[in-house]
Amino acid sequence: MKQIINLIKQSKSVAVFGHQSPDGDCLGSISAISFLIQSFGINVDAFIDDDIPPRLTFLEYDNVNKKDFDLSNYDLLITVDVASDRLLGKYKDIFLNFAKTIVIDHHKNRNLQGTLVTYVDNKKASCSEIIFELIITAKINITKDIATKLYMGVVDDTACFLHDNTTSSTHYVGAKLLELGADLHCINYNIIKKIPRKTFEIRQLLNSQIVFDGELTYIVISGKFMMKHNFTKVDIGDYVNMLVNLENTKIAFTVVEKQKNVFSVSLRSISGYDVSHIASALGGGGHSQASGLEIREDFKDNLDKLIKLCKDEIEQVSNV
Ligand SMILES: [Mn+2]
Repeated sequence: MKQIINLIKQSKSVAVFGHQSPDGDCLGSISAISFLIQSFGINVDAFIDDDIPPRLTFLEYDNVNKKDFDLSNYDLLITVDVASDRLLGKYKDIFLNFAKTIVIDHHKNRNLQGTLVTYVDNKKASCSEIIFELIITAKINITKDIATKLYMGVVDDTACFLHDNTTSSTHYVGAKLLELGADLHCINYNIIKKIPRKTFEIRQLLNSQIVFDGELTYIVISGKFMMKHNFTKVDIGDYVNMLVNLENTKIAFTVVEKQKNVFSVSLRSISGYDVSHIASALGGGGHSQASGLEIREDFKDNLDKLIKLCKDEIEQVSNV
């Protein structure tokens, strides 16, 4: 941590990067580390090669943009919450070829390395917890705004302290952030409780398409179906989290055709069942209870493989 702080202090201008499909943890981590860098009087810009999803726009993220990157403006690049170089999108090659880079993350299955420091703590439920520690180590006072954004990171990555990745450290950081004035109501309402009307209507449509295959529950949503009912991948939101909580389900996934013949898969499992290696086996990644992957070719074969891997995992764990 001290090494990271020193490297930041020695730099003149820093670029911070988050992952595509940014979540609360990504945006919380970016906002907080940007605040830390700024508090040293150092220029900082943040880049994500994607739009900020509507569900997270209840807060503002001033320095986050998706402009083309001008290398000459920066002497240090940092990623937060990015497990895979692929998730840097158009910034991937720039980052991989830059001389001075730092990687800060909490994912288990990952491939991205920094040239100066790779700080990975996969016992942390969120990257926001790591950035919290970093700011405390630097002895900088956290503002209410930053406390709220870090709290969002913790809440989004743990489903409000519900997932098995939650530890005493997660609660400790949550408690400290509340002491610092984090807006609990705002975060819990916007991240956890609120159901957009459209999401609710789409759930009603999707419920009749669910496949119950023993203790595996899944749904395949075609681009055609989405077009017909006028919704996109974003509107489906956390449908997969509802599927995995259906009684007798051990593993659940959603397959969504996000472009023609490009399918995005979200995997979830209940405690004791690990889906991260299933995602890895098919070119994706993530956490043991929440992972994702993409299918770009041989859809039928890959879907069959996915179903088989899920069933194997269920059988293996059940037999122990
Ligand atoms: Mn995260």
